[in-house]
Amino acid sequence: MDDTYDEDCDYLFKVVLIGDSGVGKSNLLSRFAKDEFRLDSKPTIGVEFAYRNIKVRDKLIKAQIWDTAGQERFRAITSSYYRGAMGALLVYDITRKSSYENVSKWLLELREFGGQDMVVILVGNKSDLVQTREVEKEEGKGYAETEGLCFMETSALKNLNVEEVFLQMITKIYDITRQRSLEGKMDEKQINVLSGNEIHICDDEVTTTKQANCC
Ligand SMILES: Nc1nc2c(ncn2[C@@H]2O[C@H](COP(=O)(O)OP(=O)(O)OP(=O)(O)O)[C@@H](O)[C@H]2O)c(=O)[nH]1
Ligand SMILES: [Mg+2]
Repeated sequence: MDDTYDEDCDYLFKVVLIGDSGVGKSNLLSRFAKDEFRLDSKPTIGVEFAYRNIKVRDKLIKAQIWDTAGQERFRAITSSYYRGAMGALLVYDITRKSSYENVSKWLLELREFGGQDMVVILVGNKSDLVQTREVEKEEGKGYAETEGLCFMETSALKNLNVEEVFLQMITKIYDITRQRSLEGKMDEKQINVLSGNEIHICDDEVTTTKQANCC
């Protein structure tokens, strides 16, 4: 299938993955886009992205999912990473408390660079590692509630809730988009992006852009 613009798609949504290094962002993406998991995955350098077409409420949506390095020194320019993003999965590792404690830092960045109406889901990944859990589910859920975020625990390894978390995000984006267009509140540029006329993929400011998969 075409790797950039698919005429059969009704919408194109850009979404991003953020969170500390090693929490499993790249594996969540490869599980969702290609049904692949790697125990020996290397830290991401720069930015990568993948596509997947999803049917939501009778509409075909092309999700363009961006993945970046959790490590500061490998990250590409932040503003271009967030530009045009309509949703984010903010991921922490349930077996690493520090990755959970850093969620507030990621939220600050998200609020600085992301759009106001972004759909954000807080994701506690590696739920298969129950023996070494350091963050209780209720803790993550409670924090998400206080910050007005959705919440889900996932396992990229065991393929638990991966499909669900992406679908929940895309569905919410779709509902918001539809509501907006009904209210006539969308500006012209945004409508162009959604209808696929303008696709922000290879921004000049992004240093390393590699396509991981297209379905
Ligand atoms: N047990 C378990 N291990 C996982 C899971 N998801 C990812 N991992 C492992 O965690 C390690 C880091 O995963 P990555 O997906 O590379 O993490 P990342 O967040 O992309 O890291 P950066 O690219 O450095 O930001 C790898 O060894 C993965 O195999 C999971 O759900 N369960
Ligand atoms: Mg990665």
